[in-house]
Amino acid sequence: MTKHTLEKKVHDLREEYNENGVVVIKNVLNNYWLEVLQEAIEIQVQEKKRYFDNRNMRMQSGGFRDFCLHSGIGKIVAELVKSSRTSLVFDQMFVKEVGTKTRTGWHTDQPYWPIVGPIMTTWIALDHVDDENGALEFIPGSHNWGKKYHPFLTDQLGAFVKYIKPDDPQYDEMPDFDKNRDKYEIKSWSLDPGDMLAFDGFIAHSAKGNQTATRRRRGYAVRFATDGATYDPSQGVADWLKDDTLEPGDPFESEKFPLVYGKS
Ligand SMILES: O=C(O)CCC(=O)C(=O)O
Repeated sequence: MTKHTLEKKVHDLREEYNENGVVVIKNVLNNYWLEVLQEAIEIQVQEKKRYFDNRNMRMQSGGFRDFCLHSGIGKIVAELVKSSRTSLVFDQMFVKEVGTKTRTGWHTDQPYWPIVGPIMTTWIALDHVDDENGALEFIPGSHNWGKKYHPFLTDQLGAFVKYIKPDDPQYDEMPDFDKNRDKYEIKSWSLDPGDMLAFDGFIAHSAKGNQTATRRRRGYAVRFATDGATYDPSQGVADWLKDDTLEPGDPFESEKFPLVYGKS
């Protein structure tokens, strides 16, 4: 896909992103970047790291860092929400190997993070992904419900273990989407390698287990802050995202969270 075609496609998805909080952009990565990420993931997998607690790989030099800084992904993110700039929050890998039947629990991301304002995750498929091997599922529009759902601890594969701060009244209880699948619109997509989901930090989502005997499901997620996102250490439970160089209310951008598109 040419740069121009991609920009037009992203621009055309803006309204859908605002309304639903999630869009799929087909064929975003060219073969070069796809191979860079696939190779970078394999290095981690060989070290027995594969799911969500493996994050911030971009802080080391190598494929993940090159992708975050030089692939043009920051511009795509900015274009989707009409932002003048994009900064990098963190990256994370999600590999569901063959037979990893664990379902990733329904959650929203932003209650974990010390950030107020718009955050977007780009989730890139590095294999073919469908219902059988671990498609992500979303509740379209739930990013606009104004809810802050309980953050929770999970096991190493993303299954619910227990709430963090269970008695904190600021948190809402997540509806049981699985038990009431007929009552909610639940959306998911089949993806090919190089396709990308873009979703809002407050959208409710989960991921199926990998039921297949032959097909891996490797995903690479990068979280970005755009215009209006500010640092707020009173929010969030992820202490590893705190940054002493930032004051509450500062734009979410620093040495730790570098600008990848636009000007400060
Ligand atoms: O890929 C997965 O299994 C889960 C991804 C996810 O929940 C996220 O990126 O926030």
